[in-house]
Amino acid sequence: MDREAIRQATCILAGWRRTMILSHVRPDGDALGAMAALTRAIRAGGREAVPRVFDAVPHRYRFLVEGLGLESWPGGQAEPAGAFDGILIVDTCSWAQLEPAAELLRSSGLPRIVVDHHATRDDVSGGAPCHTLIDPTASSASLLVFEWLAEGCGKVDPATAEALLAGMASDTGWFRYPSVDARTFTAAARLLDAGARPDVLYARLYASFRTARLRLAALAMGTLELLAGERLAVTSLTQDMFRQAGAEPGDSEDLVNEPLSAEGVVASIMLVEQPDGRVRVNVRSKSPEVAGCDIDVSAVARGFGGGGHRRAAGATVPGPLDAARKSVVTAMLATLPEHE
Ligand SMILES: [Mn+2]
Repeated sequence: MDREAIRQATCILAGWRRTMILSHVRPDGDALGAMAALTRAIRAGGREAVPRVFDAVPHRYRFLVEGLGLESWPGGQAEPAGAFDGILIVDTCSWAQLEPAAELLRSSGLPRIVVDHHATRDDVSGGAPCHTLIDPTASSASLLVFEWLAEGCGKVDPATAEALLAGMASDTGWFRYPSVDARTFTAAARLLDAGARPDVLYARLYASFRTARLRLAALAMGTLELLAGERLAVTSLTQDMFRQAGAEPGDSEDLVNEPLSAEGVVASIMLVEQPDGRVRVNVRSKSPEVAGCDIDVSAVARGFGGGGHRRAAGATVPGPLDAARKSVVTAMLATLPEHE
């Protein structure tokens, strides 16, 4: 990453006595890992950090933010003047992903620093000074935070190293997505040197699901449809299934990848009914080398007002679920090349 941009970010952050740390709605491992690392780094420097999330933290990521006093914040309301000196935004630069904080970001005038790796790049300055550390070639925001901390502050303690490695691992599907490069492994190696333990982390991330998630997965797979010559998998979850399984919103994360474990399946769609009746759409596709075709799922997601990456994208669409399922499947089928 650009050293001058990093130097400036360090300089700006050092001037903030009390920093609010925000990330996107439905926080994932990368968002929480990056938030946890920045919270620790700021506090280690003797200043205040207030990390806030808009939605529940998925069970498997709770260890990342344990003891950090993460605030559950619905957003919306104004802050008393002088409560914060600046806002750190990580893992997003998109109004859609920051919706609950939109009013604060638009009207507070607080300076902000954005650390992100997504292609979607809105002007989230709200007219205030806004410094960006944005690099869409980075495999995770946690990687960017690591590069910032390593460059700017030098030492990374074991808990911070673990949070960052968790963030990097969760955004890369344990280092197996096409976004993974030598830079990712270089950073991972340095995090191991700093005390992160991949065996412990793997068990925490991937072998610590609640049984409710198993029940939810079973219900999701019960809705499995294989279309276009069994190349496209479609699954969905209703709010009722969450209740039936005793599951939480975060429990559906990554379930969209399950059908891709079948050789012939090249793309997967999962639709998740939200409490407000809208439908969260997650789309995934396999690398062209194994799929035999290049399916850009971010283009499909953009067609529904969402976005993301070529192999992993999402959107939130109006309900009801059945109608959403139909229209997303139609759009997806149109992008699938003809089957011989
Ligand atoms: Mn990310």
